[in-house]
Amino acid sequence: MKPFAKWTDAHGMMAEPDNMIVRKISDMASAYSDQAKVQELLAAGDPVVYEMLEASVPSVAGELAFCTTTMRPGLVGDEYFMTKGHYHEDETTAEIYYTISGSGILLAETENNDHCCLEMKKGSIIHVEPGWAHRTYNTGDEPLVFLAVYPATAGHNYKKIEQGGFSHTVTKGENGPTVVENARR
Ligand code: M6P
Ligand code: ZN
Repeated sequence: MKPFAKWTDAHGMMAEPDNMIVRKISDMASAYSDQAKVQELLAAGDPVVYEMLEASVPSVAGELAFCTTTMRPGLVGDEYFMTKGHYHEDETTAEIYYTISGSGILLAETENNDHCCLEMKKGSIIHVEPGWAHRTYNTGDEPLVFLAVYPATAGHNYKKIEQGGFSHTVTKGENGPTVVENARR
């Protein structure tokens, strides 16, 4: 494969992606604490939470996969719209998140419940260490757009999250985004 370029549009989204993944509330209903609100949103049309636009690279060692994600602003009860979240199947692999626009929080966590939160806003570059599960929240009123780069062999392990969940989550508090213990546990 030869070196290649991808371009982004005025919103920072990848133009001419090779693949698009759309996630709605129904794709991640169990992630949210307020299941009554989840049911309301499903009945109201199952809104899109985020879209990922990916470049296709071979899944072999040495290659780097990359994609842009646009998260819509929104709440499920008092919990911000979030990504499903995952560990990497290959737990020796890291990831970079570069925020293009909007504002949010990246929540990262290990299996022994060590957790940390990092602010995402235009220009922030976050390094997610190997072995840390990660999930992002859009805490603003605008779309949160970011670029993620990770080893093409990393893989996504969603099962561990679906089974165990994150120990913390991010809610809209009186003084803005607040990290609280996750009631889903
Ligand atoms: C980033 C990357 C992708 C990931 C996406 C959404 O763009 O980490 O690999 O797929 O976020 O997260 P999730 O897969 O947890 O829904
Ligand atoms: Zn990842």
